Amino acid sequence: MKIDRAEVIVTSPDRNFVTLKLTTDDGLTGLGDATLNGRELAVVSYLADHVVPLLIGRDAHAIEDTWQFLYRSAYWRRGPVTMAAIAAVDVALWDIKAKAAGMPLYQLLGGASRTGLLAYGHASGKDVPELFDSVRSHLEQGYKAIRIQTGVPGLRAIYGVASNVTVAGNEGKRYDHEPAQRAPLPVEEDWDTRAYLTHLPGVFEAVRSEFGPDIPLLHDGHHRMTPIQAARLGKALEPYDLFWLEDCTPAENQDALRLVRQHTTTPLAIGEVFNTVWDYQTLITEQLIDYVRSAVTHTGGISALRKILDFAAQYQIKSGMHGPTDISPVGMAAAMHLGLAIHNFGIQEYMKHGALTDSVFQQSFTWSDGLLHPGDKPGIGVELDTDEAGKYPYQTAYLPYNRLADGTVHDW
Ligand code: GCO
Ligand code: MG
Repeated sequence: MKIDRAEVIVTSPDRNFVTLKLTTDDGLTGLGDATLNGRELAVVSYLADHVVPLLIGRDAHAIEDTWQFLYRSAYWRRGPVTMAAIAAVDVALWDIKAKAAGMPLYQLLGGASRTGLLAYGHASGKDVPELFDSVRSHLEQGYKAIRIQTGVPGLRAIYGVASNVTVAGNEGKRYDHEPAQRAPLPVEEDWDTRAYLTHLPGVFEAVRSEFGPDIPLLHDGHHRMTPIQAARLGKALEPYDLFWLEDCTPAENQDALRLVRQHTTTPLAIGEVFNTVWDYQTLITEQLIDYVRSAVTHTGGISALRKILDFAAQYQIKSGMHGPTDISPVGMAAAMHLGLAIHNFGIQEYMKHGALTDSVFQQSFTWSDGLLHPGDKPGIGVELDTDEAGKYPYQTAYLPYNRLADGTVHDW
């Protein structure tokens, strides 16, 4: 079975997505997600100009060999653009192999290790009453774990709070899809770490007293703290028993996590911006984190993320795969198959896609009683309607960034 065609499809129903579609000479098709939020067209070029010509005529079953060929023959290793492109090829080939076998992909990965995947949603509010409404709405939708993000007094707009649209024409509109906004330039937000550190423990105190001790609560620090600030926050949040504190520091400095770890027992999750196992080497071998946040889409696909998670398993570190709406339904499906199969599954992030996205991508996963399941169709269980996709051309969209009160650009 040879790869006969490879198409790179860009569509922007609720937001931009990049999808690789491979077709074999037997007529089987496979999809892979290559969406890199805010830098989508760089991956389109990497795939269309440099990878697609190498794929035609290759054995569609040779997944590991194709992965190693794309990774090693390029000479220029790692990086989000390269690894998203390789991920798309890898997932599309797994989709094809599972369709050829007549099985849902998780069966080829070893079979189900559980009945479904615990998933968390994003509750947010500019203040505590608005946050409570959002938590209630997530509980009504069946979520059994919830991420908590709030506005900070004195700051206009910050990461993770859904109601902060500032783009002309959409001001004040609730925007739940993810932080990238369609506009020719990035939105500027503001930031003050001291105000945030003072405010956040009180928010968790309020949430715990309103909703009780049982529900797993998560929080994303979005790379904004220094190690000592992160240590202080982790310690301050201990009474509220977090499931995890995410991206407490910009973790490309893995050593910094030693200091954080030494001071707090709040579990730590890191890795949504990482793209290979080397980004995790110290974090895993020294047990400096509890959850690996990588998405299949940004880490070289199922083949590579499985290896990272098997490595992490030896150190009692679990998965917490990235699942905002900038991971396409194809990337989400791949994550669900992997999460169902591995032993060290922890939790899956699950922000629902919008209705237009669901009209482009036909999906077969289920969501019931707070658990996701990828479904039992052969392959990954997602098909792309190319006519629908064609109705929504690419739109320029950027992630926001932030500045401190004196104008300094801060980590976003
Ligand atoms: C998360 C992430 C996202 C990212 C976004 C960037 O935890 O879901 O932090 O909200 O900001 O995916 O592309
Ligand atoms: Mg995050």
